[in-house]
Amino acid sequence: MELFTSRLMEMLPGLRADRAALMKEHGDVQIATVAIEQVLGGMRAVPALLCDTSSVSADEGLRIRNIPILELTDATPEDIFFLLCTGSKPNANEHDEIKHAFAKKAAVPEYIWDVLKAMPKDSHPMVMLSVGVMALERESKYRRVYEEGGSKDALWQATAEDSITLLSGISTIAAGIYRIRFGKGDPIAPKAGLDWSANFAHMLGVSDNESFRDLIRLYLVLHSDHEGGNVSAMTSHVVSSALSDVFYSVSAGLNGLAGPLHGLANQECLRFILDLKHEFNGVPTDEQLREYTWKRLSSGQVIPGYGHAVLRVTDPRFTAFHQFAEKHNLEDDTIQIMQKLFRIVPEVLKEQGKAKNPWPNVDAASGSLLHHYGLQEFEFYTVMFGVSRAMGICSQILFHRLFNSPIVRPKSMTLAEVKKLAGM
Ligand code: CMX
Repeated sequence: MELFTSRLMEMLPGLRADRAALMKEHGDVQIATVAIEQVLGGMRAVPALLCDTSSVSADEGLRIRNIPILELTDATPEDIFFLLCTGSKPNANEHDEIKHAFAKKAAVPEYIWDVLKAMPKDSHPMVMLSVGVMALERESKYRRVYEEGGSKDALWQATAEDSITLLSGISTIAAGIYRIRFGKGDPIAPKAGLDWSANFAHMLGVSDNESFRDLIRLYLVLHSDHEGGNVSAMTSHVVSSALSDVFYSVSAGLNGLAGPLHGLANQECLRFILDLKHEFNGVPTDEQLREYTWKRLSSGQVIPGYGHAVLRVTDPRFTAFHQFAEKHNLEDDTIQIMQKLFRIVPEVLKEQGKAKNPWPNVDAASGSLLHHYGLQEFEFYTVMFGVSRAMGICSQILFHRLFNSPIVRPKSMTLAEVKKLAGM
């Protein structure tokens, strides 16, 4: 942790100086105005959040620390976490250190399994993940440092340490949930010598295939962060701004990720693909797919995996998964349906003319790839997303601790006040 912490320490004076200067000398510079449609419309496009770890543009999609995600598809997730937090890719020594730091914390205390095994057998895996992360809060160094009246420096350092405890633990917890919830047997212990994603693949116990390991690595990289305004990141940020530790904050964000318009969409995507396969007894023709999609739209349902609140192009993370399927020559009905949908759905959505973005997002492809390797319990897919997204959330929280951000407290208005402003 020494190299990682010293990188953060180097960043600290610059960040604090920037904050002080911006607040003192430029605090009254106007960035934007807020329209009623934004107040009523989910605060869409209101630029009121600071996020340095990643950015998402409408025409390009995700950049992590200003590097396009498609240039990072060979990285390890630990290196991505290092990059998210420090703004630089790790050198060889830093790579070894962060990998070792994750590996050291891979085993979770026995009480985690007691808690998860005591839950009803039909609990949703996302509930189990949120509960598992909350239970791990007992290990928080941050809370202990805070209770002992620790300095601000001690607090951000404890946040860094807690983040690695949480991230390493969350993959073990997630893999254990997969096994407990779906009757696969006892949780598999982490294996010495494996890195984070290889260990996650190992603990799932789904496949020994080398390309499955690579898919898990890619999955963790691609879902790691998506700037600060999405439901899970923003929720976690708000909770952590009350000086709650990362376990409270990430668990809160996971509860938002569990929503069907956010992280649960990947489960819905595979359900949609499997329904199609069932309905047409295999891969439908283009015409059947077009008709089926129209029927769904006419009944008021969305097409899962298509559209985005920010993106207006094909999500590069979808492209990365699509390329993975091609590179590894993955062929089965679900993958073929996923590929066909990519050809048909944008046409249909454009013709319908409602969705601002007719192109696929990351969720359109991920499920069919996991399904191909035998990870077919789609209620688990959002858990996989959560394991990865915890990286972005922790790095964003760490940024705000370094930056000395205050508690979040926007102003709300009554409906009567809004109507009065509208002249109603
Ligand atoms: N299928 C059908 N209709 C869609 C659609 C889709 N995939 N995407 C958008 N629309 C509709 C919206 O429901 C909305 O209709 P109403 O005016 O009747 O309410 C209209 O098009 C305009 O919506 P929008 O401005 O284009 O999209 P939003 O920013 O409101 O919503 C999202 C974005 C992702 C919730 C939406 O596209 C959707 O529901 N997609 C399907 C679910 C999904 O794939 N979610 C994963 C998101 C990925 C992530 O969170 O990272």
